[in-house]
Amino acid sequence: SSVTLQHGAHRLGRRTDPAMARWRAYGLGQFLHWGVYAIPGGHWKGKYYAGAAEWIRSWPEMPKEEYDNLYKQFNPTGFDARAWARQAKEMGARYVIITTKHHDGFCLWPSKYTSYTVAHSPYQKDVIGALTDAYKAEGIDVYLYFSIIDWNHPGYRASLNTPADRQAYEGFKTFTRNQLLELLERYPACKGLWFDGTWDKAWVEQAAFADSLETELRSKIPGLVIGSRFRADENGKRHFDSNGDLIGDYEQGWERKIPDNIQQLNGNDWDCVMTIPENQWGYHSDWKGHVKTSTELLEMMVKCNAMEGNFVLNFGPDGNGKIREEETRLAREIGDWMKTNSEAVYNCGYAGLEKQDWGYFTRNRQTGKIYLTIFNRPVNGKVRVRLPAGRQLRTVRELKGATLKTEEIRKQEYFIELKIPAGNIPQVLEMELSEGSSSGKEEE
Ligand code: H79
Repeated sequence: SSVTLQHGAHRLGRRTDPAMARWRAYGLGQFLHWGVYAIPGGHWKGKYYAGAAEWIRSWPEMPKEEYDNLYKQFNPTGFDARAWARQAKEMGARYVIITTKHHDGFCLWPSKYTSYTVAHSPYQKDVIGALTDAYKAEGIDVYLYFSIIDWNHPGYRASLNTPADRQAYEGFKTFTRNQLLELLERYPACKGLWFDGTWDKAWVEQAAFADSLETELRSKIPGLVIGSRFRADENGKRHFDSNGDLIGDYEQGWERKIPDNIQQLNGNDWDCVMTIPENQWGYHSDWKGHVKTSTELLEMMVKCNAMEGNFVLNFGPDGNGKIREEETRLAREIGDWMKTNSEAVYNCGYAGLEKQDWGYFTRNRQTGKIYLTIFNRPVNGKVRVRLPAGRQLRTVRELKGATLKTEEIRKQEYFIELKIPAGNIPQVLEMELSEGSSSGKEEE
């Protein structure tokens, strides 16, 4: 049974338009977190901040007053938008999500509605404009990240406890709307908005306002893609409304985590945004703990693709505008793999086959080609593939390479003999199936 909602989901099931099909086909994206938090880089007055670098302002050791004046030092002379865009292209990213404004409120574009922007920093230039142009020139679609939380705006509140709070927050809502319309007007090539910081009680109460604002934003750029993290319904339900239906175009709750199986996604589009260390988005000069390797990241990406999701890898450039060496190396390693194997990623999704031990099946939505990306190479050098009744294995080949020997082990079950020796590179195979059941040996 379902309840009537004024501000619930606007649609049941996936979007079917070309703009959303384009989004679905990306496979791999890049996230960029850049702002004045890159200047302290996780340290203040010799002390180490163990939290996420972009949250340093919330640290008791960081005087707010001093943080809010850091923009006077924002002068990234090493920033080269085209170099970032080229690197993203080399990595194989098809879209980029850029922080226009994080929770601290500092705007990387020269907003008319506040003086807390890059225009008032020594750098002066429009960072979002430069990045939008550079990424577009590389053929990479641009999405804008926008934090509803804004620690700099006088009207911002996390919760509304008094009439004065409510009055102040009205000013903040107007400001938020103005900034969003300004962004879409200034950067009309923008394909979508990635909202964050929408969990505040104050914002969750604004279902009617946020709903009408979302409609207004969509009217400005046809096909605009907005995820489930923007608005709540009138009962305060986020991501999924009171009837359990997805709000927005795709599920936006997979932050630094990946679903275990496709059933969990309920048929919805989704993205996974991932950090290279455990939890650092903005630049932290001193990464501690596990730093993911390129093969770990590739496995996460293909796992997402196999479950119909996009994988978005985060980069946090430093205060001078440089991308750190660890990130540059990973981008190159991922790009090297993508050069040979990206056909198993782009426009590839769920192959309709059960998950198997060696890795992931993906299927190209247009050609129907089925790929196997092998992350767990069996010690016998043979990949065991089980097929459902009614499907037979016809051929398996390496990408642009040899056809591989297969052996039917039993009904609907095969070994594929790998040729290349075990190494640390996940290999991709392409498989052709035909209708009909395998002959097999009848079980006694
Ligand atoms: O920009 C990066 C992070 O800075 C930002 N999102 C990524 C993309 C981020 N900020 N916070 N978080 C992610 C996690 C926030 C968790 C909490 Fe809460 C906010 C804990 C308490 C308030 C949301 C609401 C989760 C639990 C309650």
